[in-house]
Amino acid sequence: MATVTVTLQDYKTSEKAWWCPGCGDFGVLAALQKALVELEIEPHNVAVVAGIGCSGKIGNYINAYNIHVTHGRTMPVALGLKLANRDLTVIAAGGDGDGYAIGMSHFLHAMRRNPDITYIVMDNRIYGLTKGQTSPTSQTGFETKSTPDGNLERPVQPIQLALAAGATYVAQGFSSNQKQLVRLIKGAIQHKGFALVNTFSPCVTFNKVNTYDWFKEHLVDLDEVPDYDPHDRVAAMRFVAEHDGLVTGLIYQEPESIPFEEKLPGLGRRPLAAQDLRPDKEKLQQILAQFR
Ligand SMILES: Cc1ncc(C[n+]2csc(CCOP(=O)(O)OP(=O)(O)O)c2C)c(N)n1
Repeated sequence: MATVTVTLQDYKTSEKAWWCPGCGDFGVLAALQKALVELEIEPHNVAVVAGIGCSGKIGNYINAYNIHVTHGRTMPVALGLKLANRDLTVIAAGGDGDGYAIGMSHFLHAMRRNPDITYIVMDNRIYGLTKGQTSPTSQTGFETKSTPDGNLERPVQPIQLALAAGATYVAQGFSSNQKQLVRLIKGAIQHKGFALVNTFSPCVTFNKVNTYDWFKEHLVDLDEVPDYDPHDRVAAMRFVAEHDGLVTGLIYQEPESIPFEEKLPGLGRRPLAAQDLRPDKEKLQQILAQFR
């Protein structure tokens, strides 16, 4: 069988990215494209399901199947795709507002089901596209035009939430640490089950607090923590909580993860998309006759 060479060029589209110069999302896009190339996955075997927001534009810049879904609905669409064709590499991608506000319930249920989906959240701790309101991950006290007295709420902690909800691969990256991010995304794609890669992706226009420098100063890199065990869920929970969620690296991975779609007996051994689903005419008549 001839070997296929996949290059970065294969994953580029002709569309010019309209993100603000310096936006962290450029780094996430580059890391995802690089991960797919390094794993030698061909573009026709990849589907990107993108949410609404600046981050959701990512699907337009990756030459693969792309569905730009309604706000907060990446998870159910990605799950449907995976169930219909489990040979596809399904990547869901969107912002912290998209995933952790309107999409929160889908996020939680996706994690407890454990389909083989990679979910990349571009976490800039603000609503970028709608010009800078607080998002679920904005810090308490964070001031915006619409919260001039500061955010009164506590932030959602995506990593602790994922650990508690039973996610089988939990990682956190930083868009300007490309080497680590590529590795985390590759691991997420290779993982058999639901993989969250929450990625700090600074918004240079509306978030003047959580800047590149702020993240560099506050993030603890697990690659530099010698005794960290990514297979201990409870210890991971404690470590992340102790560092206020500001940890990058592979936080947790369940070694014996069986994806949802492999447990569904009705799907048979071949992907649904490759099966002949037309019912046998005679059998159908017999079934219908029972209802006459
Ligand atoms: C049902 C619905 N509600 C609200 C909106 C308005 N809206 C568009 S993008 C967005 C938030 C985007 O924030 P985030 O997901 O953090 O992405 P970012 O733009 O920061 O990448 C909102 C509220 C919408 N498009 N649809």
